[in-house]
Amino acid sequence: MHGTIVRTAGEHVHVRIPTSATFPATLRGKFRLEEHNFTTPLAVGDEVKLRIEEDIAVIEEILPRRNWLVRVDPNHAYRRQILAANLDQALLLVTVEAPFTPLRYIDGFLVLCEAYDVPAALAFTKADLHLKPRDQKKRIDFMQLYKQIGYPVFSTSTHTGVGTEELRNYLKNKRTFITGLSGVGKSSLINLLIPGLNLATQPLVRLTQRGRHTTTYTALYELPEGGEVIDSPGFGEFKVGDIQPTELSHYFREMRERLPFCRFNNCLHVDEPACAVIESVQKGEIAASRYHTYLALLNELKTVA
Ligand SMILES: Nc1nc2c(ncn2[C@@H]2O[C@H](COP(=O)(O)OP(=O)(O)OP(=O)(O)O)[C@@H](O)[C@H]2O)c(=O)[nH]1
Ligand SMILES: [Mg+2]
Ligand SMILES: [Zn+2]
Repeated sequence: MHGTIVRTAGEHVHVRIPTSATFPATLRGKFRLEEHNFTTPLAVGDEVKLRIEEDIAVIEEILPRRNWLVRVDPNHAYRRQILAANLDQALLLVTVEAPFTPLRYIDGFLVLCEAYDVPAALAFTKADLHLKPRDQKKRIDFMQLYKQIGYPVFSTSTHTGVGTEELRNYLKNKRTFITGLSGVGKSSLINLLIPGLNLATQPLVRLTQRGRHTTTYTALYELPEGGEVIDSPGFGEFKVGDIQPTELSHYFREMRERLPFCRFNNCLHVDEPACAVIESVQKGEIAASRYHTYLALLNELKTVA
């Protein structure tokens, strides 16, 4: 029988079969012992072959993946963690306040999506919050920055519903991986999109304005209008593994288009002469924040290698 992985919490996996019934699943012994470098070999979105034995699905085979998002396992640098598989797109929820989302975090997400060829979008949420003028400006500037680079950018509020219809349109008939820091409102958004779902949500810790890591698993849900969304725990960062320093600038869209104009084709855009990227940063055509993230990620790659 054929099935789709719809929930993973570490080793605990659930699979959905064509009748829509779901079963707890286990991997066949042989498969479990196979050498692999992953935190867990199965991810939400995986298509599998299975057989049912006493209300347990025994997974016999993982079918080839169309694509996936993989990050370095934050607890074991040599391991890779598959965030989700067989995706049409990925959506990062962003808040500039409550909780604060660093630009570097947004850039990390975008680099990961570029590296794995998953179309990415940003939703700046909690639009109903009355921000200080300085933070309000930041919100608008950040949205403008990523729009200009070419990413779809939404402004939403789960509380007032503002902007959620545009977002609903964007999600329709697609499979979307939804992510963002703990407390940005991923589960709240999915509850709004799917009436009656009632995923657990929790207020932020008052003193720190950070989330409480309420969602501890990754799970896929069907949208009433068609399509699927994947809720996930609040990941701390998206570190891409196994890339070469010269590859990195390809994953910054606005740098990628300028690479042919650098004098050296192995230019790292740090201090090389006639570097088209540095020139664009100096002219203000590439945002300083993006270039800073680039240098920081490049540094990490160099120290690991
Ligand atoms: N003001 C406001 N608060 C929101 C909005 N969306 C979510 N929240 C609140 O933010 C808090 C966290 O929401 P959750 O949905 O639990 O956040 P999450 O991203 O799923 O968090 P984790 O599961 O911990 O990763 C809750 O108190 C929500 O009510 C919004 O649009 N506006
Ligand atoms: Mg949640
Ligand atoms: Zn260069």
